[in-house]
Amino acid sequence: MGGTSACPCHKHAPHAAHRTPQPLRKSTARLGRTTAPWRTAPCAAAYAAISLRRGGAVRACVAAAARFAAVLWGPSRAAMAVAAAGRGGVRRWMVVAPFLLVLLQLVGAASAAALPVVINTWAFRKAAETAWRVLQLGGSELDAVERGCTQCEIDQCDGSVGYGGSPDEIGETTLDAMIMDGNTMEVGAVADLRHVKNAIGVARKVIEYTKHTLLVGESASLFAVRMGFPYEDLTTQKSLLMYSQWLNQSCQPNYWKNVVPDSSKSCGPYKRPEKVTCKEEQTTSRSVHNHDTIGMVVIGGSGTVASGTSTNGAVHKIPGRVGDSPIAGAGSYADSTAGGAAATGDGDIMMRFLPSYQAVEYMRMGTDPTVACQKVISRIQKHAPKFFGAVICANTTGSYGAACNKIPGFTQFHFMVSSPLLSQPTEHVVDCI
Ligand code: SD4
Repeated sequence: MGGTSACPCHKHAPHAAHRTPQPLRKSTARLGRTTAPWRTAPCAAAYAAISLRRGGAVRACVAAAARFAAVLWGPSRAAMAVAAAGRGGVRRWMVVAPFLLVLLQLVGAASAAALPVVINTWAFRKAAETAWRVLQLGGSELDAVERGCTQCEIDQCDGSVGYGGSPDEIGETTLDAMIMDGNTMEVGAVADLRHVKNAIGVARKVIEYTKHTLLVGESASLFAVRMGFPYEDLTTQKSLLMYSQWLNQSCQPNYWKNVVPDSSKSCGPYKRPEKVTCKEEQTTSRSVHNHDTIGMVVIGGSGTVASGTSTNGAVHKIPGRVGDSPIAGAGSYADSTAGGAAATGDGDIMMRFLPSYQAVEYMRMGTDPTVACQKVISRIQKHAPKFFGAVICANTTGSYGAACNKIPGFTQFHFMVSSPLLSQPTEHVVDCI
């Protein structure tokens, strides 16, 4: 390579816009504050007003507080608190006042909690409904994760999960997936899986029938076949079209840097230059529409946590590339003593920070799930301000939240929640930070 001017210093944002925005059924959730407390706030106020008319500010306060507490803490803890407040006279005020203060704080920071809970990335409603149904029918948390993510693989969610999406540089679709058992801390994962559609199903078999954690490439496919999965072509008309269009536009965008010939202009083959004359600058390397992994956390009624992911990775990736999704602690993490988390976005950056592990550790220390998600996003932001990504988090009380990094074209993140507090699996949205 000649001088600096010929050096491909600029990373290019892939433009593969294959994601059709789904119709939104929004909840009022913002920044992890779930719908229930907000719905409850007017009810509590009304109830207080009625109680006031019937007599007594104290009774009104206690009534309103009790209704809030029942939603936020559950009926038994709420009843205990109200009983304490009801022991009479001036002392009652001393109990009620701090109680209400705490409630006011909770309204601002906490989310309603109930078990079981299922959360998953993006507005993948069918996946959420499938996982929730599995739990309702008595399936295990792992079953729910597996079936939910499998649903997305079948539906080819947003073209970013399952077969026929994200063709790599030679036009092939390859899959990454993982599943984690938060009781045993076992993980099953497959990466760069070829010719097998049900990646998370194969990942589950890695847990059940091997002592390994992660199988990769064509060897993972052979394992899958031995486990009874069909060996089939993952290519579709759509993925072929994407591939040929990419070839026609001189293989733009791509994931090479500092190579010759200039990767921003040519398809290669590339090789390393005699001398690298400049360093790649840190920019957004992915389009928001480039990829939408399903990540799912399921917490059963007894607090058992399971998590999983499934994706076809990054569009036009270099063959052999593995993203964050099959990596424990990066794509997702589950620990029944703390909670679960899952990530979506630019895996090449996110996997360096183990965001799912980090979020679970924050929750273990008592951090609210929304705040835990925000903290891991902030950590990555410091190094890669323009990265594309989001994280979902839930703790073992059933409280949950999410956070995302705000970049042009990605200012809100949608995720699904299923819980006894919601009449059906419901789409939530958070503003990115
Ligand atoms: C990857 N993290 O392979 C995945 C893709 C993704 O939302 O999450 N898309 O980098």
